[in-house]
Amino acid sequence: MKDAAPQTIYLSDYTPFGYRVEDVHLTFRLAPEATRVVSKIRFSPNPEATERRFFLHGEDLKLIGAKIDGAPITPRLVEGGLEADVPDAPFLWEAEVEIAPAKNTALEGLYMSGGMYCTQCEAEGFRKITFYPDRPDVMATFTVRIEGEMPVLLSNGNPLGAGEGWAEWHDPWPKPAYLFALVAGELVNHPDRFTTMEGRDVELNIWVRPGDEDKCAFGMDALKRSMRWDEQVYGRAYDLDIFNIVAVDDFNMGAMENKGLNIFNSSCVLASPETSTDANFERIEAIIAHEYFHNWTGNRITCRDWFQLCLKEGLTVFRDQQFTGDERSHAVARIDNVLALRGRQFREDNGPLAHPVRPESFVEINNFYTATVYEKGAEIIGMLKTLVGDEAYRKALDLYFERHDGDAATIEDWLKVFEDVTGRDLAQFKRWYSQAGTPRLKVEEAYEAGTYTLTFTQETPPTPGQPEKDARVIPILAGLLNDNGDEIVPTRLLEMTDTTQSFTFEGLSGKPVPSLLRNFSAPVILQRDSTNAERAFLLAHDTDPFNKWEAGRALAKDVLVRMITEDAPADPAYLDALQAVARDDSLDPAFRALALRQPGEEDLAQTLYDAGRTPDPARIHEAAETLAQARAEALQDLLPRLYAELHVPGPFSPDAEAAGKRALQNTVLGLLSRLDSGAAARKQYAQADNMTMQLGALASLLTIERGKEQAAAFYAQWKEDRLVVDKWFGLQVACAAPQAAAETAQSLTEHPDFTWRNPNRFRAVFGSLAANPAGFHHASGAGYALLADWLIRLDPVNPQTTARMCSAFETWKRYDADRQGLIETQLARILATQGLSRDTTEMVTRIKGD
Ligand code: B3K
Ligand code: ZN
Repeated sequence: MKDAAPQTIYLSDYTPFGYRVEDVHLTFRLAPEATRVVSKIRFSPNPEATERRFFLHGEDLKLIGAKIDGAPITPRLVEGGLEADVPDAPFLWEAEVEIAPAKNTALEGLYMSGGMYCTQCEAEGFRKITFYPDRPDVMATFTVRIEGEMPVLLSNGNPLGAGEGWAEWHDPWPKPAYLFALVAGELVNHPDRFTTMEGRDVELNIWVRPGDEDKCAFGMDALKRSMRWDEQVYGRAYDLDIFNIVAVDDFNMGAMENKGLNIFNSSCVLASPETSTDANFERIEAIIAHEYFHNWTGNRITCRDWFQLCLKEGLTVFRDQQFTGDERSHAVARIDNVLALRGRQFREDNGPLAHPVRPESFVEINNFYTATVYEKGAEIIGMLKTLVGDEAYRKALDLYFERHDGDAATIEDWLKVFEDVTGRDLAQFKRWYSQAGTPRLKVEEAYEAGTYTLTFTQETPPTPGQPEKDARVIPILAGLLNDNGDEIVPTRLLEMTDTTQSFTFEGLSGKPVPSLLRNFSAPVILQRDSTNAERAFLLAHDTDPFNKWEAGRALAKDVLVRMITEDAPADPAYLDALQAVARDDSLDPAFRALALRQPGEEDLAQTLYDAGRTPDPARIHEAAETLAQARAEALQDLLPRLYAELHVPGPFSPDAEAAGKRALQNTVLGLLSRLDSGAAARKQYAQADNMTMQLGALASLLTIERGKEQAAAFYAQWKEDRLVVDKWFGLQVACAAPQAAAETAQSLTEHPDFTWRNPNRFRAVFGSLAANPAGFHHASGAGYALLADWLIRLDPVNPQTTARMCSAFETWKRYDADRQGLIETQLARILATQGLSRDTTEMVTRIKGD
């Protein structure tokens, strides 16, 4: 059992474990209800430790027997593990435990999914496999013997040998227990090979259930491109003779970077043109790269403790974002990343769950695999790179790998390599790791006699536990344009360190138009009084693609905000600017698709709230619909031609160029559908030979409430393909009209295919409900009640996924008293549930606040 009274763990309490682990030998005798795990672990006293309590973590384990140096002992079973009296010298610990993978619905430790055995140990799942010091700073080499009926038996490292019903693996690289993995099943592989820059010939495999073999080629190609990229860009080569990836259907997150044996949610690795959208392909490529890149940033150098999680996650996200930019388009990748950052991280950072990138306390570490740790963590790396420059960044990384290979490191270690390489003092920069909240950056400008002055003021609102904030280092990339749209000052780095700081530009012939925070050079909210004329000007002329897009976005948001708050009509100047972008063939279609995408309703709610207003989701939805209709009408002459021109002929290819065209074509289709009652969408649906176009058509139809027939046909066509069926569940809820969203979700929960214990299926319905703001926040409160019902039901089965989904409620303080009351009732109901997990208790308590 987990602790009855959850305890808070503090960063400041860190002490090293009293013993070192020399090596680990594990034998698994697999059986669904009663797997035996025999461990032989050589311990020795840790000279760096001050305390010598021999405590091994263990949860849900039946202890069969234990020995020290061959002599049977009776350890003391205590809360969360066991204690024993051990020699003050090296000794051999042996234990045998029994576990029941078939009963493990939490999907943490060793569990079964679709008849196969698999594991998930990060963060603290290894303690559900055997008694062990389950903490990332205890690193050891592992040898694993698996005995079982299954034909494929996999673990970390290189194969030692195999025979009928057994296999042995040895991982020569010391690793923490969270990187341990085991898979056993009736699997088939998609094989390939890769020769590293060091000349190592590596066997590669993607292992899947029979029937999924034809969905592995793209993932394999992405893996090989990732391996090459890490060699070329970071000088990092793979270090084992084999690299295995396994797809499993029941998984709490996207994937896991276990050493040499990555385990993937099947939705994040299986791909085919017929069943996967372009967005799926791109995500799969990024996740394969991410997990592979962890081999150096996470595995070879790991974290000293879980407070340092961003050390591996922020850096690895940054690396996968660089990879996506290099493989596809830097501009489009940056815009996509910022959209995700604002949508998830800014939302978190400005609500009750706000926490520093390196938190200082937690109750359940699984609750801290957040957008803040991951995405803001990546932004911090990007800022560092901007501040020190590309060359120093590469030198610092080389030093990091050289100095810390084999270590369990800290943020201090990470910053020190930058200090040593550049001679900079990063003490102030470090505040990005310790202070929560999104800084607001106000800008004022003055122009006089050829001198232009920009004055910035930074302020970060209070966040839970942090009422006061200190000034941070903010890298502001800025350029200046003249009235003709020419760039008169190319991108320059303004390094802000004070609360208020001015920067001057001399020798100008007139007042310039500034382009600030180019490439979104810092994760802040820029507050500058601007006009829509100026925004339209930047949309037309800015040379920085991010800011060009940003100007269009700001324009659209301003128009929408005035429609919502003043009942203003859709601004014709905005519609003209949109027209110009849509027509501009010199722009990458993927960029145009992003520029034509209307700001989301969630984004508008946050914007209104930031401006001191109470957002009304119904009113926001209504204005968004009105604007969408106005956009369609304004572009009506252009749409059919544009749609036809964008057609990508020939066989499907998931490359960025073709995907960009399809993205723009689907955006255009969405607008066209508002004019032709869905005629073009019905045609596209009927003719589609790939999932991007099929799903794009279905989304357009469902949005205008006309897709019932196609939705039924879609299900009939794809009912055997679980990943496509997830899309079918999700889209119906995501596109439902506000008053129908909760009811749609509710009726889908009664569908025979609603296998709610499967996290993908649960998220398809409830993640989509939460992502439909007008539906979820419908004044009836039906969405809140339905989600709460299901969270209460899922919690005892799978606390991790339940806790994660609670964040649907994190924005509750933005809304009116009635909605707040409705949500509070649901939060209280969840908290009052008997036996509520530690995970969910922590999340709901934090969301509720004081
Ligand atoms: N490191 C894993 C996430 C583990 C989450 C544990 N609750 C995947 C990743 O970030 O690559
Ligand atoms: Zn990661």
